[in-house]
Amino acid sequence: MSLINFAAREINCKIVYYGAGLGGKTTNLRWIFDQTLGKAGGKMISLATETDRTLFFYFLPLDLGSIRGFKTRFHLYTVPGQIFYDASRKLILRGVDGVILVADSEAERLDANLEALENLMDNLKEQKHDFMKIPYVLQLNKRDLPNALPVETLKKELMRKDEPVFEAIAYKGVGVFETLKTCGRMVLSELKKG
Ligand SMILES: Nc1nc2c(ncn2[C@@H]2O[C@H](COP(=O)(O)OP(=O)(O)OP(=O)(O)O)[C@@H](O)[C@H]2O)c(=O)[nH]1
Ligand SMILES: [Mg+2]
Repeated sequence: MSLINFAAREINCKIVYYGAGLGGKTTNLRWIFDQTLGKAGGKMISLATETDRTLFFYFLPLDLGSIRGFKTRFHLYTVPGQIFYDASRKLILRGVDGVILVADSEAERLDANLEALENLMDNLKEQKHDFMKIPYVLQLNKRDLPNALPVETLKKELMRKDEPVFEAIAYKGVGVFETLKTCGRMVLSELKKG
């Protein structure tokens, strides 16, 4: 549901980072921000608790090239992963164009990842989005940890369609831009179809 601003020749798309609490969603966004707008003195809009858990969302407009003379601007959001913030998650999913699921590779977080994925599918359906059709990328984060499950195990548990999968170490920036760019490209190719 991208918004086209003809006067400004601009297409605005919305990508949402979804996933269980403490999986690394905000860390992804912070890395992207630091490498881009942060350098230009930009501000990241956020609402967090004093422990830095996401309370509402982060918002980050990012220019990623143009199509047919229109600048494309991606607005990046993250949801609060903690279970009891479901109302916020639903709100943030409104008008979403692409979703990145940030999975925590740690063995003890597998159930939480599965729960987040189920929650995403439920909430998308409620917003009349088709999970099978929406641009979607799976990120396997925290690959640096000793208790990380093998990639093949995580793929078997968490893949739901032919989604691209990226390994990441978000706090070092590993896999962060690859994940975003792939999702961005998928959103643009949907736009070109429409
Ligand atoms: N070892 C390791 N730690 C990471 C990695 N990515 C993020 N973290 C750490 O994991 C913790 C949680 O990261 P956040 O980005 O705040 O997680 P979140 O998904 O935004 O969590 P909520 O906002 O509560 O939903 C932080 O202490 C991060 O530094 C990673 O790749 N490896
Ligand atoms: Mg967060």
